[in-house]
Amino acid sequence: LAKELSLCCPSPDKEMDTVAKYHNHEVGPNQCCSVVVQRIAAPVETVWPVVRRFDEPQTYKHFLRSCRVIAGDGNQVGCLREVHVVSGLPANCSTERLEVLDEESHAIGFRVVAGEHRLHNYRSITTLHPSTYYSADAPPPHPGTNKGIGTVVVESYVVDVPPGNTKEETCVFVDTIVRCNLQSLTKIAERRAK
Ligand code: A9S
Repeated sequence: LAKELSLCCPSPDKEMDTVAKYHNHEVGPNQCCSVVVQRIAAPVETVWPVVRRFDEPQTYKHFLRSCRVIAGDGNQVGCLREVHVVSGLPANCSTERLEVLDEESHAIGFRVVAGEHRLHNYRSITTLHPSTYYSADAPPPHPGTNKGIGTVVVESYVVDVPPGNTKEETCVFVDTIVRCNLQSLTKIAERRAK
């Protein structure tokens, strides 16, 4: 990640500061943590308006059927949302608190405070980093135009390991969900950037 950010970002030191600030989690003995990185061929200005909407996560999180803000105005730290989950998952609903919304560094984080599911104390942080190349080893998708400016998304999380599961199983399950979310975010943002 450090190598990618230093190769691709116009101001790598600033981006590394953001990563250090937001992605250094305290992890308890019965918890696991992981990080997923996704490259998007769309500028941060296109990706951030989708990601920052704490009140509308279902725009790109397709495991969520609906979302209702139950306390606060929807996009201020401390507000709560209640999300309902599509059928087929070992979950029904989740109550989540907005913990971080940093419009300057493009960071958003939330924490699960209640719900009917197995991911107790789940918390995650997503940060967006501008990138001149949308992948470390590929040229810009549209050389010579600012459409070649892309985004590196970093999403990390910590969660309690559910009874009966291992850390590895928990990370495989959650990584899969996070990767799906970031892939649909990629589709949406790249469509909007065209
Ligand atoms: O919403 C996210 O950003 C990330 C995750 C991992 C969400 C997980 C989830 O909402 C389900 C998709 C319903 C899966 C919760 C809180 C519990 C699950 O079991």
